[in-house]
Amino acid sequence: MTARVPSVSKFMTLERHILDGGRLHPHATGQFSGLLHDLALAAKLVWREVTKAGLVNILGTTDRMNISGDVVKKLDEFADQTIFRMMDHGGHLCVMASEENEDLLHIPEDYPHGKYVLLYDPLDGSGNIDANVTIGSIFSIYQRASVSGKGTMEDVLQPGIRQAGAGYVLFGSSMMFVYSTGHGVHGFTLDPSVGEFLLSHENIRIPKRGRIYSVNEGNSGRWSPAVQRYMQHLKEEDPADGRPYSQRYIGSLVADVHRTLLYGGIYCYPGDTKNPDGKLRLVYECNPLAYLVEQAGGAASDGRVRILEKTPLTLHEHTPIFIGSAEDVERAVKFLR
Ligand code: FDP
Repeated sequence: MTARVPSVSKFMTLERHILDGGRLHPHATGQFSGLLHDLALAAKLVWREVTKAGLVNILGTTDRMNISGDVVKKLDEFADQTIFRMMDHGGHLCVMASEENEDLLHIPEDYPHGKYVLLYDPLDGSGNIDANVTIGSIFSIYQRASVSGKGTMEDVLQPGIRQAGAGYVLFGSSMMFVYSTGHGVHGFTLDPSVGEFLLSHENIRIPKRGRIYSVNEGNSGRWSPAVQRYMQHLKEEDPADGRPYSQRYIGSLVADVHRTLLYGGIYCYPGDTKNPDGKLRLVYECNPLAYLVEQAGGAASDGRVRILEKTPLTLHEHTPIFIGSAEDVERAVKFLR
């Protein structure tokens, strides 16, 4: 008889991980777990279309511009509508808002309303779709601030520090689901042969300091002198201090932040003379990513204020951001002050 070899790795599916997380809260109703489960399913539906992107005539642009002035790709619309349709009837949510839509997305009257709020960027980095570069979806979850009924602006305009959970899905060489509900950051990779997300990156910790900076240098002529001095500092030769840093910029925020989370360093989208508040959206992009990076031991600031402490005044407002390893963000903030 052959002896059974004890397994060295455990199989943890996303579903089991979510259920185990729910058990940490004895009074949990299951709404939160149900919501995460539905999001994972929505992500798989989007992935199915993303992988067909080069095969069917789904690329190209529609005639519409989104609220931020970007031309909307058809795949953006598909992702936007798929996430909404997957999430509108589960009874977990009272309201949603998406980067692709100007106003709140209300739950249809005849569906039950729950106690959570979902904010999402359905397809981040969409400028990269045609080049087959990694893109992704970002999501942010809050408990409602209003008491009952239809969700309101008060529910969606909460500071990021109040997030109950956040995450992103990466559509890259493999598909990943990375999330946190306040107990560390965990990454799951889809095994397409069984259709399950399996735990591949348990309790991700961002290095305290890295050697990579990520920024669109094309904007450097418009940066403030303080931002220019900081970037110059990163490029100076000082081996004892681990400089110069290497530069990496994919131009897909979700992919750039994912690399920063794993390898350390800093991602920056500063304000400049053309866009004083930068390009990235506080509610859909910066808050969820700041929550994840902080959960992994890193930091995120707009140069003066911690991102998670900013109270959004409007749904689509922008913010400058410096996000990544705690020591790198601290140093950036010193230069900017
Ligand atoms: P995209 O417009 O392609 O969706 O916020 C959107 C975003 O991409 C980020 O994903 C990306 O990091 C950034 O814009 C790129 O902006 P620049 O082209 O100005 O560098």
